[in-house]
Amino acid sequence: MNLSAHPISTHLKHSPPNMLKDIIQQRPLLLDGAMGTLIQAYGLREEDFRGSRFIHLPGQQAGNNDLLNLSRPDIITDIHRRYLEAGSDIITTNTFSAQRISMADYHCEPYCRSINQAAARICRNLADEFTAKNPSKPRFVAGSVGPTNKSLSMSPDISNPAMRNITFDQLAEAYIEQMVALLEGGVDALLCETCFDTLNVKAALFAAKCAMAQTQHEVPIMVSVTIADKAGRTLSGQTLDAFLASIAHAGVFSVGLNCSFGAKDMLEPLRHLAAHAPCYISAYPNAGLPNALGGYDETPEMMQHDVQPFIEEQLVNIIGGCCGTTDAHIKALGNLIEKAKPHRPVIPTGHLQLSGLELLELTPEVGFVNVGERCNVAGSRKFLRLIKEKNYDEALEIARRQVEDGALVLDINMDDGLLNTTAEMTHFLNLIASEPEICRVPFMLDSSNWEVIRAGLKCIQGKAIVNSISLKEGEETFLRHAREIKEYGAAVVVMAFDEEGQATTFERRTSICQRAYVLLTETVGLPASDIIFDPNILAIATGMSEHDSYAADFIRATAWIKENLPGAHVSGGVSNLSFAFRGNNWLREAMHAVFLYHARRAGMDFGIVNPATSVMYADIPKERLTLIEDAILMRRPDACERLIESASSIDANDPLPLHNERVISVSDPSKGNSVPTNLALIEALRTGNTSQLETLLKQALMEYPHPVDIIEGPLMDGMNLVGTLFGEGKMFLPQVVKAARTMKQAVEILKPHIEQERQRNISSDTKGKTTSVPRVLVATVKGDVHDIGKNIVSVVMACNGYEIIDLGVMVPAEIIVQKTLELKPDVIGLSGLITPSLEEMIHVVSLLREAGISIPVMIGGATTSALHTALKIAPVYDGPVIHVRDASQNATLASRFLNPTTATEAISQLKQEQDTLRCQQETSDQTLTPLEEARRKRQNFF
Ligand code: THG
Repeated sequence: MNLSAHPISTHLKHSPPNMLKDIIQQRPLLLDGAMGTLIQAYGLREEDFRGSRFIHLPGQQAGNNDLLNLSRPDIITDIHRRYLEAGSDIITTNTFSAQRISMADYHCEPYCRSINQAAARICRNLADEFTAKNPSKPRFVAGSVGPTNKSLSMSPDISNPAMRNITFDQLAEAYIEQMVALLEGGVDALLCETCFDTLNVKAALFAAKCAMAQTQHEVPIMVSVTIADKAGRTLSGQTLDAFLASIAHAGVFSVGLNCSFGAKDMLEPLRHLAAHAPCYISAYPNAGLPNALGGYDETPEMMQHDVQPFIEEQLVNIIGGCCGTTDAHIKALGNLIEKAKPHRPVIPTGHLQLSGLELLELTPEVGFVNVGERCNVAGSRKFLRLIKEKNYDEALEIARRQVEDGALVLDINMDDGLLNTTAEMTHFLNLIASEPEICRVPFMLDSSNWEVIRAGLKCIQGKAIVNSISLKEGEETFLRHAREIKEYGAAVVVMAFDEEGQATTFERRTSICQRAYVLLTETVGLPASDIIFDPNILAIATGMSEHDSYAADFIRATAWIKENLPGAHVSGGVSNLSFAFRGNNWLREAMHAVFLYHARRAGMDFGIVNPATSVMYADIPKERLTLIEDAILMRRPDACERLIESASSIDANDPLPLHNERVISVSDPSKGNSVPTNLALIEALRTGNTSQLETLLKQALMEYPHPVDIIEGPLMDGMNLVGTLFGEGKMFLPQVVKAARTMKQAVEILKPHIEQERQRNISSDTKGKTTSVPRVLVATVKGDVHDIGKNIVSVVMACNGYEIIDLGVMVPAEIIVQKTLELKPDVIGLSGLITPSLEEMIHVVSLLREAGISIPVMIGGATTSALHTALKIAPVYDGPVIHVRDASQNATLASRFLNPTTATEAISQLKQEQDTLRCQQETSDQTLTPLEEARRKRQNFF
């Protein structure tokens, strides 16, 4: 697919005045509520979803709500009408999954365009009808654009973290198709909702600009994000601030929160958003949290009560409902906003904002940003070798070390003649995206090849820096690149080059920067704060006298830029300065320290440096300082000569060693007070740090009687700790995934030892531990296409030595039975995210029972609960049915039920627990559990 076919100009010829933009300043607007909740009430069956037009479609269509725009427009019209009657100012098209990525699950890709057009027209006609009836209350249509079921930032395969099952271009193409159809159908706004991965959002925002250019119809873009954990992060691990920085370029009309929690839990993050987002604010919570039976309990009155602070504190401009809400809820919210005051967007700070998983805002307090230079194949022989050898683990260690050493941004450069630079950049960025300790910082994409920069921008969910563009090839190319950068949302380093070449004098450095500044701010419309000038740090003391003033001129140019080009920043590659002294590391580092001391005082706010530097300005002996300072500031004509002369007398390791390799203490019993091995292993899992794993496991093998004991002991303890910390919001998903990867590596290391022991046991015929590989059959049940949770469970279990038989998604009960009989797994795992899956699970286990199967069945997924399992699923099965709270628990639980020595006790304990739950349920005389149970359950992974 080729995105370049799509124009991305934002200057449209016809953009009709948008009433939405006026009216939102006057009062909070009422959005509609859930579509799914109301559709469910119609009790539609497979035939309804198909109508007469889609009889031929393969697979199951029940659940394909978006298809109803074509097969049952009467019902969709009915539902929208109910929301309009309840007072909704904005109704949302029934197109949440109507792009070809999600529609592939239903074999409906060819109908995406018709679905969106039809959905938009249904809403358009209704909104116009209601506006005509009461022109003082105009009604609007927002085109719903969902996140799709694929992620650009997360790998679907835990053992292959660089893998992606979709590309930016594929996703953008799918969105363009959907958005064009929505715009053609007459929507007043595009609503990108339930955003869980910022890179997906960036693709959607990119697509929105393309679609608007294509249809010559500009509408406001609304974005609504869903928070995945208690720490208030997105599923892809970003904080809300980082998220805002990532999407700032698109100038969205509104940003907000939907889904994830009920209104109560939304208050805190909403306050945060309202205090930071420079646009209108929306919120449409669920009707509380899903209860143990997958339903939503909050009545309109309860929801009204919980939403009240949103309105009283003037946090929102748009309020509505998500999962579980109905027109009654919307009506109640409507009462709440009568005469209420709207939120006033905050004024942007004007500071440069960058982001990785976290925000880096260049406030005066931050002062200076050191950019780590070591992930550069041209600047580090070691990094080049590692990339050439495809030793990415160690290459990642270089990145990690820099962040540990305090780098606030990482420069990444793959420009080498013998490398496939675009592929390497993509691969490395995708890998880093799974390393939360590394990708919490923003990246600087360093390449002289535009293709590489563009490929890089398509892999980064944060707001990155492009390094670099210049006027070297003339204005046209410069402007084209700058416009593209603006469209992808990045800051940019502009090198002081022009058609005549590199600027080396003060005059040329400043005049080129000024010319570029005007072009970028006036012609392209880039915010000045997104511009970082690099007036060229060049080597001094090379023996050529014309090089002697290079450093001093850079510093002067820096001061000039900061004074004359308001808002812009200054950066430079500091290590270039000292190329003349290669080999003499102390002198090099001392020169950098001196240079930075002065350049920072002149206003330099970024520097590409080795963050591990150990030489400080203040520690440089007096005479040497004078020598170096004279040369850098060119305080005397012979300064550089003098420096060159004295260089040979300066010991490379004197007075401080340069790269003192940090020694990580490993538990070594001979050293007395060291960390016990089991704790060190738990810590390795928690931090995902694999550097000492081999050593630790070697040690553990001596301390534990059987290799399996290490897995069942400290390693499982570590995984449990990770699960707990995740539940408490103290870890976020990418970190959990990393922990699981570390676990997998540990198991890989232990496997040969386990195998050895098994061989020994066979030959000596002693009774050791059971070491045959247990097998688990996993499936997402029929009617449900969600598989992220199931896949994580599979990976975690595989890491714990289970063989996985994965039947995929939408698996009919009959197939689960048939495969169980055929493949004879030791345990079954059933997964489901949506409410109807609960019913389906009951059906599955009852069929299993009919087939005479009684092996343990594990139940997991967001709507499942211990209570529902005890009440509804366990009673219709002969074997144990175990509800699993989150993916970190599966392996431990399964092993308890499979290990002959613990199984009896596990089963009786489970029975007791489930009996208690059933009793409590009977005595409480309440069909639905309190919100507390649901809240606990939301701590699940998905
Ligand atoms: N401006 C901008 N970007 C840049 C530069 C710049 N990117 C690349 C470079 N210059 C900055 N990065 C480095 C990285 C390493 C070194 C210098 C600059 C360096 N490396 C050692 C050397 O060559 O002696 C190699 C050491 C090793 O092999 O380990 O000095 O100016 N915008």
